[in-house]
Amino acid sequence: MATNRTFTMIKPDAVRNGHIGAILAQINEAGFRIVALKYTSLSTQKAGEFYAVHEGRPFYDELVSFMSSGPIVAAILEKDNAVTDFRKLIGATNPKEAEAGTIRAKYASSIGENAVHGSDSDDNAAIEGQFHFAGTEVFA
Ligand code: RTP
Ligand code: MG
Repeated sequence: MATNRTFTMIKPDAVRNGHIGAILAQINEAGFRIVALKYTSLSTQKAGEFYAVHEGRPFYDELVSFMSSGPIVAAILEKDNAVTDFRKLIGATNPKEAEAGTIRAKYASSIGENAVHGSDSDDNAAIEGQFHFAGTEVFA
């Protein structure tokens, strides 16, 4: 199994609720190495671009507005099977369906405000990492 990468954001709800430290700790404890990290925010335009794949879906405007509503933490994570293992660590999109102990089960309040993002494929992990970080900001 090759070591590879995924991309995550701690979303504005989890930042507002004071969960940055606990979420980063859980990510580390699950065996992910943080190779890039940034405390930042997304303009509505940037949030729209990031989630462009969902354009036209009923939740898109709400998603863009939420994701630009406050600061986020963006990170690139490294681990064997990073994408799959990280999706398991965060749990289902809807926190009501997320397995106990997962980040969304612990910290998310609704399907719209669900604490964290995790890339859904190796290709998207690379695209999303490059969206947020220059090569000089990544430390392997
Ligand atoms: P993410 O991309 O943020 O990691 O979440 P995901 O893969 O689990 O879910 P996805 O289908 O990619 O949806 C992206 C985000 O849109 C919001 N959403 N709201 N109200 C709704 O029905 C609904 N459905 C999706 C969520 O914030 C979801 O994380
Ligand atoms: Mg997704």
